[in-house]
Amino acid sequence: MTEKRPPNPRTILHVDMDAFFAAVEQRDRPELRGKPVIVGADPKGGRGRGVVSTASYEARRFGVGSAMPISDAWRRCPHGVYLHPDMEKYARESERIMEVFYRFTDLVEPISIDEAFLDVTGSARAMGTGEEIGRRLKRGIRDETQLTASVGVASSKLVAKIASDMRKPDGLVVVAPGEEAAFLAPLPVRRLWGVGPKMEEALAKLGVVTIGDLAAIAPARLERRLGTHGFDLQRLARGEDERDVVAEGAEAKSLGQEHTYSRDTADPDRLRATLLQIADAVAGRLRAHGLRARTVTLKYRDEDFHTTTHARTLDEATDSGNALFRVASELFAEVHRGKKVRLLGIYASHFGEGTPQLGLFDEPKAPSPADRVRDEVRRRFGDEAITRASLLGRRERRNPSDKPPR
Ligand code: TTP
Ligand code: MG
Repeated sequence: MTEKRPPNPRTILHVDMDAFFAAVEQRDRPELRGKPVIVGADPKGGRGRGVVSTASYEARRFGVGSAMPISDAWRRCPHGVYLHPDMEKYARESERIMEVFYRFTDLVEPISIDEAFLDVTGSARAMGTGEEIGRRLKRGIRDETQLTASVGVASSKLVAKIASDMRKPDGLVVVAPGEEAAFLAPLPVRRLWGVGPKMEEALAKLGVVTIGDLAAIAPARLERRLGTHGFDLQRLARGEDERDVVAEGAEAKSLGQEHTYSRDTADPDRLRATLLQIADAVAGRLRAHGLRARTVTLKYRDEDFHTTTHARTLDEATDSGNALFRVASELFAEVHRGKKVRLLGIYASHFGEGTPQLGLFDEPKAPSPADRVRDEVRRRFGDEAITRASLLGRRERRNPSDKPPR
């Protein structure tokens, strides 16, 4: 079976600053340049408790790295310069960097204080190839902040993210469309999202060590061992990751989840089960954030990669799984014309508005008892612990690419 490919490859950049906190300190204190600098020490002198936030590349040569107890770092690198983090300063720098990103596109998805995805597909005509944009972006950051960034350019988030990490510091790695699988092939499977130590072990039992092994293994063997999850992973191993860069505008706040089928499907029960499961997951996240949403958006992609988003705004904001499911099902009925479906997603937005004014004697609106029990069980036993009876036996495995990359 030949895989269908999206008709027009996207150009996605992943940008990640080099040794961010330490680099800012070295910039501001020239006497620290070229020296092992460890940020994260406690103010009393570095031997105290606490962990390393980050270390300059000079310090990394001594084996010091993020999340290591300061006492260990001290043992490995006693002559290092230990500094207390100045979060306000780093946040200011982060804003300056993000401003540079917006010169290239509005489609910027910040991932952490020093990292973002950019979709520059639409900027290509005016600004050049992905490689040229990557180079200009690095120059822009350097001019603006005197700091270096590493950039990965590829047709998907997954590949761009891995590429940006390949030649740190000050790297630029471009993976041309069609080269994704070859680029990923030699890397260990652990580099894929969704592969933790347990999955790594399970794959090793199948003789799968590299991403290339995973891309090449017979799907039936993978399925026997890992179920449909195996297909999702194999897709990633081939460099196929369809997640969009989701712009984070001040107003465009939304919360949602998507599912990509390992095989496109038109089975109504399966489609319904997916919608129900995603609706529950999104509602759970709304409740976890204390939010109610008024607008429900369905994202629908068919077997020909036609993507539709279709939204409805409710009179009253909601955080209920049933309500999200009901609206999403209506939207689905309006867009579904019987083709096989590749991807479904539900997004909730327009937070807080439309919540009915409470009268003086009204009880505040609480989640339904069923939603409350679901939240509590999930909180205590994890997301997989509970599912609706109607989902039993046909629960879609969670797609690793649903998760943010960190
Ligand atoms: P990273 O981008 O993970 O690391 P880095 O920028 O320091 O180094 P690299 O060149 O490998 O990208 O994280 C960005 C900043 O976030 C980092 O400078 C400090 C902070 N941070 C923590 O405080 N704790 C952590 O465990 C990690 C990983 C990062
Ligand atoms: Mg970084």
